[in-house]
Amino acid sequence: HEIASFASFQTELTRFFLAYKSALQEVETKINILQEEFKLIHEYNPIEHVSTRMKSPKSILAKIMKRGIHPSLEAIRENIRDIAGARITCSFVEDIYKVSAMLQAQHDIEIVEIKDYIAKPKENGYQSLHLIIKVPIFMSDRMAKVYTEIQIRTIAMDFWASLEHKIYYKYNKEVPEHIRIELKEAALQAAELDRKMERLNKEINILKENETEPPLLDSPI
Ligand code: 0O2
Repeated sequence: HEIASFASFQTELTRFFLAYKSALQEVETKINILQEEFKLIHEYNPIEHVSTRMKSPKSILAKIMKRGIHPSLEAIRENIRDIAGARITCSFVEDIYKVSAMLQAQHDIEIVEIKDYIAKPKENGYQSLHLIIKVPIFMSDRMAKVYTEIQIRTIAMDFWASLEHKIYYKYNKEVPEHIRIELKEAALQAAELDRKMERLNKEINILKENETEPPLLDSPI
């Protein structure tokens, strides 16, 4: 009896993670299509890089325990919204909002929440646009809507966030005050760099638009 119930729990667990894996595949395909179509129409690619990850069972448990919630599959499904995560790195801040709008326009995606940490950065300086969405997944006998988190950021924001993440893990969350202050300064500098690159890009685009075609040389007789 115990073996049978263990086997059925294992099947349930496999199905649980399969749903998130499928949601990530759906989202990845959507982003790839947007990227290719945008390149074709606008001769420009707003997306630098796309990555996906599944949260490990260990971090899922840590997150739910930290919130003081009893860790059942049902509670995890409802409360942990970033088990499936996709990260899109864009060249410029305005591209972040373009990509976000294109995703929001897709009717099969349900937008649950938008966290704009660019308009309103976190206290530590963290910047990114988070879309918490629900993606429909069609299985053999039913359809499920699965939470997925899409983080959209610039290269500079991504550089800052990945280093800050590493520092926090290294110091076990006990980061000295002066490092916290310097990290925040670095986040402000990253934002400044983003503004500068966007301005330079706009200037170059204007120069390109005003560029006159060189006159055709008279062909020699
Ligand atoms: P990991 O290791 O990246 O998975 P919610 O998802 O809305 O129910 P949560 O998780 O508090 O609640 O939401 P939020 O603020 O959107 O954070 C989700 C994820 O964003 C985090 O997942 C990080 O990936 C990233 N993030 C948020 N704040 C920071 C920050 O200050 N620094 C860095 N480097 N990343 C951040 P996890 O589970 O924390 O981590």
